[in-house]
Amino acid sequence: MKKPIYVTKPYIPPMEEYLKYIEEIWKSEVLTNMGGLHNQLEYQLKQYLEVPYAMLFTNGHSALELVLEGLNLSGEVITTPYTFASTSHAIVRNGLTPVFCDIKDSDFTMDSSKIESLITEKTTAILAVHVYGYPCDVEGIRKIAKKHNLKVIYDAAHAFGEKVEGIGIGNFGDASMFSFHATKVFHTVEGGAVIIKNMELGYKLHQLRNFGITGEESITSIGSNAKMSELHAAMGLCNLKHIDELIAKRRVRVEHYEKRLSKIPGVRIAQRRDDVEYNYAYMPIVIEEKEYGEDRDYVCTRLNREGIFPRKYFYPLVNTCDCYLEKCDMQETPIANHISKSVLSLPLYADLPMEIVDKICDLIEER
Ligand code: T4K
Repeated sequence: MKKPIYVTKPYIPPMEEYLKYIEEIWKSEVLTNMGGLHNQLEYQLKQYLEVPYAMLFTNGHSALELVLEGLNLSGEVITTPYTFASTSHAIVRNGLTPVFCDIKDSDFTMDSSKIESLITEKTTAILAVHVYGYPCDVEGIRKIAKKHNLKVIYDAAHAFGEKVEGIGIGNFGDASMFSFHATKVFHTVEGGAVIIKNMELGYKLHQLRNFGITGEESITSIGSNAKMSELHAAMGLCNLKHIDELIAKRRVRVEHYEKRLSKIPGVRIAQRRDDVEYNYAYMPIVIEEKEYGEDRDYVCTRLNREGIFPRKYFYPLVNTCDCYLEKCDMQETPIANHISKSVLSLPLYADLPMEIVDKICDLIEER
């Protein structure tokens, strides 16, 4: 039986590169609690991402939860339903209420023209997602936030290394979170980072990720434990050396997918912008049933029969999940509903064979 092709495959660096770091760890006997490799990775990420300061966490989700806590938010947070559950879970787990804003049909990010109508006296922040690495309307969101005195947090889980008009994507908003999960463009097995601009928030996050400890004999807040270990940081240091090559390989695959799939009636691809340097994190397509003649589930099953396993990222839509029904008033999000029911994320990783890309395109084209 041929090996199945999954939606993604983690990048695994040459073992000898990882072992060099492991030797260092064995010698130092420092395994965690902001050790040398952790600090090196924070420094290298700050340089690579061209941001003021990058703080590491055990995973993207805890980073997001803690940054919302660190910003002292209250009441309502405007967010998108078209995302992984982590985004709105982080809001609810902070005792805040998510208010769901619909998305744009063109790139699936939050529709900034619909934000203002959702603002109430309880709104304190906007949590938007650069979903699949398609950047949000950062300028539109900045203006609304300034006018209404709101904080802006970006869930940039998918947007590692991207630039908008030459500016590192982590620089927008009050804070941004990157996920370094194994399935991401850049990973530390499990891990994440928060990009911050001011050290006041940095200091709070530093405490929140380490039990609120400020010294051997002082604990000044009820913090959590979200420190990245040396073994995870070592994986990050290895992977960062390969990141440009990995993104370049992804780009070749995405461009080939897009060239072929854009010719198929009823298959839609998000609009790309000329002013963005993408990381090619995901390959989502929208199957417009009326035009294509079959629905998204048909395409998924057809690929599955050939041992190819795309994923319905992001379905179900979080605001339709039972666990949200009692948490908030449901806003209508018709575009997000439609995209969620029609989307399929095709397999994509740096060494995905080009013949497989062609095979997937053939299967979608032939129906
Ligand atoms: N915000 C957004 C917008 C996010 O997308 C995410 C995470 C977060 C926040 C939270 O960040 P983290 O706390 O995770 O750092 C995966 C990932 O677990 C998750 O990180 C990611 N988003 C989400 C979109 O996808 P699953 O449940 O779909 O993963 P799973 O285990 O089904 O893996 C997908 C495929 O990848 C598998 O079919 C096979 C392959 N795979 C996976 C792993 C873990 C491998 O080949 N090897 C592996 O080790 O959530």
